[in-house]
Amino acid sequence: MTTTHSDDDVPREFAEQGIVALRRFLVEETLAELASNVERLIQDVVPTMSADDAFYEDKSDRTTLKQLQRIEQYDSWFGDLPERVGLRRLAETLLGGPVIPKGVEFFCKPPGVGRPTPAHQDGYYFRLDPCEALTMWLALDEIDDENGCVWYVPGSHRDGMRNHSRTQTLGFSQGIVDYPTDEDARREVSVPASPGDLLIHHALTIHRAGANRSASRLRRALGFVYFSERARVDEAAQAAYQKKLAAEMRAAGQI
Ligand SMILES: O=C(O)CCC(=O)C(=O)O
Repeated sequence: MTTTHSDDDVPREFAEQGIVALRRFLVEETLAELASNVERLIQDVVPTMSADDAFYEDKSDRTTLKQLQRIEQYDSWFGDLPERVGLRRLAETLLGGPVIPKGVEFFCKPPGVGRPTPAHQDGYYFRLDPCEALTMWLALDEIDDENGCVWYVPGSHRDGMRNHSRTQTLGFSQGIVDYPTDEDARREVSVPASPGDLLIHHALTIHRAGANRSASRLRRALGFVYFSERARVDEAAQAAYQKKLAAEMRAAGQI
């Protein structure tokens, strides 16, 4: 598997903006192999996944699959993918040192029913000190405003952590309380993407995504998270939060 990107400006842009888009990161051949493995994942692996790791807009309707987490624990092809296409090396360049891979996710907004992703900062979920981490978001479809592209606030990673509170969005349980301020609205940009584009954001970069308002267009992406080795995780707080959240989602009939 090979990738097409070499750009010396990428680390500088990432440091300044907290978001960088690597267009056509995956070559066609790799993308085709990935597409067939995504089909296999959904067909064969998803039915074996725990309800805590596979979320649906409507759990009684398997066609409304919206999110998968910890995919690497269920499937070695996806577990090995980030290393094969050089994501860890890239993360090390951008975070300036060794990193720890934190898993592979799938984001899917089913046509017509895929809901918006609330504005948030990934670092709020990660509970790191210092908050040095990033997420890579690999588009699998043509994704634009109609089917739910991601919106970012460039430079927001330099302004610290905002207050978050509980949302009712499955898979994105926390949202920024006062979003958008006038300043957020002025600064935010949408980043449409094509299959194989890799969007990388810092864990403090504010971002959100729209609903999939289309009648039939798929909106799928893979997510890969890396923590800097310098970042310490508050493991107890994170585990307690995950446990409480799973209990709340179960009580609400969401999973
Ligand atoms: O795909 C989405 O809707 C949001 C993805 C996201 O928030 C993330 O990758 O951190």
